[in-house]
Amino acid sequence: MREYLKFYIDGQWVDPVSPKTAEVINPATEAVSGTISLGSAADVDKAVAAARKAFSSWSQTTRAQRLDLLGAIQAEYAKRQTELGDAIMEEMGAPSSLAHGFHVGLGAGHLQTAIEVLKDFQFDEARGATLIAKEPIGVCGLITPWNWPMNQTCVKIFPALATGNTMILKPPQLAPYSAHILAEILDAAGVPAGVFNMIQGSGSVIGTALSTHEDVDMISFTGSEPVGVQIQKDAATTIKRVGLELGGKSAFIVLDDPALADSVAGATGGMMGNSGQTCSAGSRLLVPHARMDEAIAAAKAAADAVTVGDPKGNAAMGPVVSKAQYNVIQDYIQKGLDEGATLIAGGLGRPDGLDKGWFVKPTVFVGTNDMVIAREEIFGPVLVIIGYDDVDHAVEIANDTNFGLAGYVNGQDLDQVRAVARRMRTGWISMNGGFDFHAPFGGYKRSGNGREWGDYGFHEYLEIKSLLGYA
Ligand code: TAP
Repeated sequence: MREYLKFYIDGQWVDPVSPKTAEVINPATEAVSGTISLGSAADVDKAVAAARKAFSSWSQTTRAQRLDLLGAIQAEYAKRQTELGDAIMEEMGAPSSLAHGFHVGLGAGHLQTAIEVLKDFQFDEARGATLIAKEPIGVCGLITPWNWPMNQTCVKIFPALATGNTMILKPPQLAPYSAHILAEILDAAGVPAGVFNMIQGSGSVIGTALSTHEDVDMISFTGSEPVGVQIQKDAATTIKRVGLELGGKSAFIVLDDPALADSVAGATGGMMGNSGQTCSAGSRLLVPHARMDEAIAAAKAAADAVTVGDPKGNAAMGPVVSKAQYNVIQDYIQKGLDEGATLIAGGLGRPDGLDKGWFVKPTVFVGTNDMVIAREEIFGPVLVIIGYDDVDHAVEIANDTNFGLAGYVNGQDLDQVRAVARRMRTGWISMNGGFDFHAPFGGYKRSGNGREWGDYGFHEYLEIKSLLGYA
């Protein structure tokens, strides 16, 4: 049993102002795996005061000093990767290979990227007699979700640190362990007191206290659209900057060529990764009508091949994060059946032999883009295949959504792949599996604003000052 009852404030592990706790449930077993403290607005006030005090010195540190600290964090992070992977497995149910591999690797990747970017980042830009200086915003509130715990925390913390900001992290109640370990890593690496603070607790208490706080200058939020809207409203009275990374309903366009079956299999397997709990998941698979039979066969084979089970074993897919999330997904599967989508793999209920734990069957429907299962984010292992007539039609379907986070295009004709990708209205598009830690990540439309990852991620945490007549 884990007991993570202290918060990290002003360089110390401290008790909450008013003791209140919550149990954390292991989604694979439904058993209690540990206890965390739930903070209050009084804890936020303490952390904000510490971050404000630390800002005056941290914001003045040199590039070399910040690089030294990030290097020390990297060494500590490397020592504790196994522990981090174990925690992620336990808190949100990612299978061992994924938790210890990509989950922990994403955090390490953002740290390495922050170091690489910081080495050359132009904080000062001369334009004739004018100097444009990029300066840290100040005290930042970082509010993160449970689905990729290390990705979500590290993609905010390291750019914020590298640009000279101080911060308060509010991790999700559903995945608090890895964030606690990350705070220990930062502490061990020697982050100066008050520069990084971490308070566990509920979003409606800690998140709201940060968003409305007079002395917090910026909120970076990743999570659901309704909470993003609420944070914008809460932050409005203090005119603080708000960065939002929200949901998606991303299209995966497979072009009509000999590799279609392989692309469909890859897209289906990708959708089931992390139990479909990925904001950028390619949850609408667009294939040519003329090749639908082939696509269905490939998708069914790929979905049926996904092993589901105990995260500690060799299964490719673990449970979804919670009972509530399980129920939401079951409701969507029922909705798909009710609205006449054709179920070709998976379906309602748990996979055979799994009576405990929030396990969902890898599910594939064939449907149309007007169906609820094609319009709303399910955040579970549910894929909808939609047929298109020609490439123009594929682009039209892909863009016919309120979201605009990610997109995928697979095909052998690179000119055509590029042309299709350019017509898609989303912030991040992977062509034939492309991936890059330095590429900006963020959404068009209701998927959010701002961009994280790489040097664009630095700009999220910078004010711009024009110094006229400087030269
Ligand atoms: P949310 O319910 O939005 O929670 C995200 C975080 O916000 C949690 O830490 C939560 O605290 C906190 N929060 C809740 N209410 C708040 C409030 N009123 N003010 C401030 N903070 C508040 O999302 P989730 O269920 O964790 O994640 C699933 C959703 O996030 C999906 O829609 C998914 O698409 C989206 N998501 C998007 C991305 C990107 S990169 N665009 C990445 C991951 C997830 P608690 O501890 O109380 O939950």
